Amino acid sequence: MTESQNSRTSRESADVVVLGAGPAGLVLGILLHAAGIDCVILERASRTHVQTRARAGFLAPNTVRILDRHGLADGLHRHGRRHGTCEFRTEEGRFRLDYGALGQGAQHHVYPQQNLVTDLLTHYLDIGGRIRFDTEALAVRDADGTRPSVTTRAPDGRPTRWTARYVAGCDGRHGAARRSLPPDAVRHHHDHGVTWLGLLAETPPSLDAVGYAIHDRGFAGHMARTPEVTRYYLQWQRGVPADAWPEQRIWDELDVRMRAADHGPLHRGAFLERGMFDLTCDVIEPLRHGSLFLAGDAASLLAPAAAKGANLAVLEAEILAGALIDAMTLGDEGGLDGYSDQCLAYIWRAQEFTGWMTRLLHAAPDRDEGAGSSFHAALRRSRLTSLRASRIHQEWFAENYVGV
Ligand code: RFL
Repeated sequence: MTESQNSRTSRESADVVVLGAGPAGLVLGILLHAAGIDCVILERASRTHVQTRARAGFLAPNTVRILDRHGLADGLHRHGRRHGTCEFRTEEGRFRLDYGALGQGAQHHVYPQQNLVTDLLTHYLDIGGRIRFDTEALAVRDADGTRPSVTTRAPDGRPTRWTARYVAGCDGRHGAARRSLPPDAVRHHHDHGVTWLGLLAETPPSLDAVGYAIHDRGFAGHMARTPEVTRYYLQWQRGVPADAWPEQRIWDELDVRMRAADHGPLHRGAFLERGMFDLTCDVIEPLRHGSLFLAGDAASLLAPAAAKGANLAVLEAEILAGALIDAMTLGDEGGLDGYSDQCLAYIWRAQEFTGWMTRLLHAAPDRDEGAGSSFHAALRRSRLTSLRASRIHQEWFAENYVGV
């Protein structure tokens, strides 16, 4: 930044500056504001964009408990639906796993993420919370001191410097918080070697279960969202653009992989959205760097195979809020000191199960086993056989699938 630009920089402040208005940033902002802490949320996107971005849908019982605890679950209880069955389709037929009836009888709530974000945002504004949309955080500075700051750019290009006591990086994997980490921050990264085409179809669900289809041509998935909209996934060749296939060809391929001829037709409809993403994951360690704390996707990215990301985001936001409130109202920094270790234990558990789930749904490429080998495909079959036959394996699955 040049000197003349620098002189135009506005200055603002808040005790806690929260970057990002996703599930993590909004839950954190609500809990801090409700406790009388001076905070502001800085969000790069517009309000409309934030409220319409379709992503997660499956919320774990612990997430619902957290939202209930703080009076944030009204919309979810009114419009969400409970869900406790998944159906695996393989060359050997199909089997259903009523995970909601196993273990402690825990089920998911299906409630689209954009509806949850809309509820949270409405609540935050209703209680008088401060938020700046269309405001991109560029960098977090001086996080190693007691007066960190965040530089931002407004839509008109005007720079602002926000000073704070603490900064919460809830701005996802490509946000400013990650870019501002010191060189000694460790990023554990893993590529599952699989790409998915994510589809949002304007059509009712075709089965009353999460559908996981395992096929030699690649994985296909079915997940309810609302009575009118269903999410489908198609394992996709990396590098091929998301719009390479016409709708008809995608539905034909979904039919083949989901074995619609054997198990019933899929309700077809227009695709409202399609996006391609690689199943990669990472973990930042530690999650605290001086006065900067990471939560949600900024802390750890999970492949969506096991629906953990939004659930972890809400959990971490509640833990971080409690720790920040203790620090600012009681002068007790114990919670902040333990924040990283406490959350990393949940994160690694979720990463482990997500990795297991990813290997259940896809055979890793047989790189070193020689021509014609299908070592990983055979392992996957064996894993599915065990899940189909062993009650103990099913209990373990149920606990991990709905747990965080
Ligand atoms: P978000 O939701 O990405 O929000 C981050 C916010 O930060 C803003 N931002 C910035 N703001 C200011 N300055 C900057 N420099 C900024 N850079 C970014 C962004 O605009 C955004 O508003 O992160 P958060 O809060 O950590 O929440 C994480 C969840 O969104 C994510 O983990 C889940 O969507 C993952 N996920 C699922 N999780 C579940 O628990 N259950 C599911 O069923 C589920 N399904 C999914 C998913 C993710 C998917 N995608 C993204 C591949 C299905 C899909 C298709």
